[in-house]
Amino acid sequence: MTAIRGWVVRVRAGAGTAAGALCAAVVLLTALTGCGTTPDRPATKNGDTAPLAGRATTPSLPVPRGRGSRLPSDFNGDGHRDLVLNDLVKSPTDSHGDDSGIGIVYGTQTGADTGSNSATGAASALDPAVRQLLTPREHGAEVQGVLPAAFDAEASCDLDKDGYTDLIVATDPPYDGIGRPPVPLQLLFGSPTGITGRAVVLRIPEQARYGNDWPDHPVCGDFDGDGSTDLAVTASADRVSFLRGPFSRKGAPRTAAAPVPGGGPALAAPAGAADTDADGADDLVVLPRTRTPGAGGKLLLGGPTGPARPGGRYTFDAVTAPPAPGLPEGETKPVTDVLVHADFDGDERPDMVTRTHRGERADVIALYAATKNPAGARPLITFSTSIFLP
Ligand SMILES: [Ca+2]
Ligand SMILES: [Ca+2]
Ligand SMILES: [Ca+2]
Ligand SMILES: [Ca+2]
Repeated sequence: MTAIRGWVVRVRAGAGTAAGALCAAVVLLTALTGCGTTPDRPATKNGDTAPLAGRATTPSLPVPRGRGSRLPSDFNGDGHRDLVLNDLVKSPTDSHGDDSGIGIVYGTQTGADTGSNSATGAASALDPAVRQLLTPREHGAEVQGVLPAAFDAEASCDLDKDGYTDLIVATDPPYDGIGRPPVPLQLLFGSPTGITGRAVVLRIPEQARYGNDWPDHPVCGDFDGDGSTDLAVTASADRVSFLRGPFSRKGAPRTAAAPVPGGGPALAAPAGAADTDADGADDLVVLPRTRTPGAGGKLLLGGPTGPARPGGRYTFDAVTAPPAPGLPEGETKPVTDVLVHADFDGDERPDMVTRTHRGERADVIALYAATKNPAGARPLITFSTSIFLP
């Protein structure tokens, strides 16, 4: 019932409307590196790789077979949260500026005692060796005979209710600017071996659309509290298309009525618990623009008919990023984005994943365990998205 975000700003070819952007919770210029604190646990474990751009040296392992789970962002259903990476470093030989695709790093089970701070023993860790690259060419759905060029992960949840998390991707289908644009959102389905097959276009029934804006800002949640995950998507004139799950493998919701008022230009899931008033139905945050730290929005509360009741102000807390790992080479000053704030190591406390990059060719992803002292945190694991380069 939770969602990962497409943290990147998209520009959609041919689109006259503002491209959607769900920005990182915080963006910092990292002036300092190497904070000199003493780690209170082993700083690295399975498969740590040098946090530099360059050719991948990390071996590739098959995705462990899962049996289904209710965990968010668990594409192979093995009970370990997986990481979605929208921004990948580009190859030095890539001069076209093509979308490098979406990278998925799978979580795996760690040994009995790996130095993780897990209290339960069911420790997880991200393993860069277990990874998958999703490209529009291999995984996109054709629209009017054209494969997408853009491919950005927007949200993840189990839409078809099979126990494997599915991925909602924003694309750039052909549009001549006249009339109602095509639906740019595509669905990729999880399976025991992770994301599999080619995407299908999300079907928004005619009666559930409104106006000529691009349907955008998909948010997962059980907004009617019936136990199946639904999708909310923006429509024109501050309306919200409420698509009831479960969804078919052809991308169609179970039902969808006319869009409801009370929305806005952007939608997001609340941080943390999606059911903010604990009435059994997940709630939506309506934003005047795309999500930024400290951004003020308003709640649209779920209920038996879906998101419909105004619920007052809502503010996303700013998140403090730990000191970034060193990244000596690169085109620009290092910039750090917080990608996800969620439990990756299995102790049910929210960890943090950051990406620090210098231009388009050097980056480092770092996973930090939950801590009360972010300023002194050292990453559990670091790797570069160069592991996804061919
Ligand atoms: Ca998993
Ligand atoms: Ca699924
Ligand atoms: Ca539902
Ligand atoms: Ca609620």
